[in-house]
Amino acid sequence: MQCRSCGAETTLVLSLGDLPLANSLLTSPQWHSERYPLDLMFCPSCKLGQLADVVQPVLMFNDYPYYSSVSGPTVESAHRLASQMVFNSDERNVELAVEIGSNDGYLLSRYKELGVSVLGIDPASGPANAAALKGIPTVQDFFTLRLARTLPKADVIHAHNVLAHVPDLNDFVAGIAEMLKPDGVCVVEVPYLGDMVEKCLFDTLYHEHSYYFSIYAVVHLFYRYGMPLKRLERIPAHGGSLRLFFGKDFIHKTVMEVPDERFDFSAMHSRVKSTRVDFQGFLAWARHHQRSVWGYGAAAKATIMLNYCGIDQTQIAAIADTTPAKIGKYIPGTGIQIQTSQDWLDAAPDYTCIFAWNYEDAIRARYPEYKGQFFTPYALPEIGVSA
Ligand code: JHZ
Repeated sequence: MQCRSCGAETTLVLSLGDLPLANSLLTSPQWHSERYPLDLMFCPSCKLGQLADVVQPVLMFNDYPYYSSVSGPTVESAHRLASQMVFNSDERNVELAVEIGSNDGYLLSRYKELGVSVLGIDPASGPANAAALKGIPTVQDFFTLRLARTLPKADVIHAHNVLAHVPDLNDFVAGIAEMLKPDGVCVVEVPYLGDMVEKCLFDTLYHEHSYYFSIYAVVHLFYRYGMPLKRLERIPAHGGSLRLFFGKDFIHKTVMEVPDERFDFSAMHSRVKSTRVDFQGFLAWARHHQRSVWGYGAAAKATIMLNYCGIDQTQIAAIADTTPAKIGKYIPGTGIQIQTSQDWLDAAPDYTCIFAWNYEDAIRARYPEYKGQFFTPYALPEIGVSA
């Protein structure tokens, strides 16, 4: 297939088979869920990772159970960034801050506290309504060039963890160029392809994420629409992300030198397979020794990890989560129910797998009263002879 960003021919680098939509949680423990192929392609020309098949966004985002405000570290990082954008003397006076994919207003609420006018854009009704209740005006729609033409010009535009979700990247970035004031700044955050491949974070591959960005891919995409890179940061979010600042100012900056990036997909492929074997092996051991196992964090990643590894409710009793909209629902393809953190503490399982491994430290610190053993799918417990 041809690259959806630059049009060059792509190659298949990893296939996880047919898997359910990660956030399409079920209301009953039925087994049947619609499955779609998860085949990762790579464009050698613009170095963009992308899924071969794109699922229609309306199937994934209109009824969306993900609320950013639930995860404390994400809110803290967003609030720090908003304060920097307002107070940093390098940046212009911020009159209007816009976030595309504004979810429940976790970021814009900080700008609002600082007296800046805000506007959110998000198609997901639950999170968009939650933002409106916080006084964050939110356009409940998908962001496109056509929509951008109807909206006011912004000093700062944030696009955090949204670029990967957009089937038509060129239209989306053209929309940002349309809305950004000539001296405005666009802040983009994307999980980094380099970290995904090097650390084998294959559960971050899901249908919502049509794209997997190298530095080269994202920098050249924005450059194409007249927005050169001003600054690049590597941040720890989601196992390793890029935070990129783009502007329209060509006087001082041209397209920045991008480091030489290489991705060893075949090493990743081997580790994907061994992760499945090891995880299955640990759960078989736990069952044999009558050790109880729960999960914590009904992240989208949990659906992919469980389904790829073929794990169901006979191996993992339930998954705890603090998102009210997820409680009582079931992870597709597994029969595993999502329950409250109190249910989990009451059950006091011997082992708890943190599927939201990107928040491992915060989750461990949050529950000092839990006496069982935490682990992640990428760092399984030791099971020695004495265990
Ligand atoms: P989390 C998210 O994916 C969302 P997910 C999105 N799809 C995206 O693009 C990627 O990130 C990059 C819960 N939790 O953020 C909340 C607790 O219950 O890792 C969530 O259900 N208690 C837009 O879904 C889940 O864990 C806690 O203390 O893979 C975290 O989901 C904390 C910290 C979290 O990502």
